[in-house]
Amino acid sequence: MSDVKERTLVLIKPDAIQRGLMGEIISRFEKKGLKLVGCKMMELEEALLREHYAHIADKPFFGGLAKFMQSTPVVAMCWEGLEVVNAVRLLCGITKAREAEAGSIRGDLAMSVACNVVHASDSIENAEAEVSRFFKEDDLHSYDKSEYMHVYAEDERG
Ligand code: IDP
Ligand code: MG
Repeated sequence: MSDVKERTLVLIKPDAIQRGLMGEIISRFEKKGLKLVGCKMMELEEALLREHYAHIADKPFFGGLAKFMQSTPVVAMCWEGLEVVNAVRLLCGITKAREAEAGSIRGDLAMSVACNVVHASDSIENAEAEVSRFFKEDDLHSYDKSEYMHVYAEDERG
């Protein structure tokens, strides 16, 4: 049975907040047919940021990245769908935005490596950890999306 309830974490980063790209970014995920099950604006505290970016905490650019990520609140979102972790990574494009594929969010909307408008979980395992790092289970919602009958074929809906 296919899992339309796979979840992933997306953050809208401070450069996108400053540049008025929130709506555009959310719209890309909506138009794709994904279901938004959690959404909040929040400031990233030091401890959360260190945990979230543990894999790059020893890089020389980490200090600058942390300052950037704390320069405004971010929008944290949990999106749900079939193989959504992979689908969202493809929608976002590669880290170095100026080389990201045209059509992707980073490819269309950004030029920088650090200021690349979005974060997206990079594996199912990390997505589960990141969703529970940013959201309490109570803040995640379960509802039927009527468009699913058009977004997925019957055997894909599980
Ligand atoms: P990802 O966001 O595409 O998954 P990661 O390698 O996990 O990329 O890095 C996390 C974030 O750290 C990137 O999105 C970017 O904002 C920043 N970053 C990564 N590499 C560099 C770098 O070489 N210089 C500056 N910032 C970087
Ligand atoms: Mg990453």
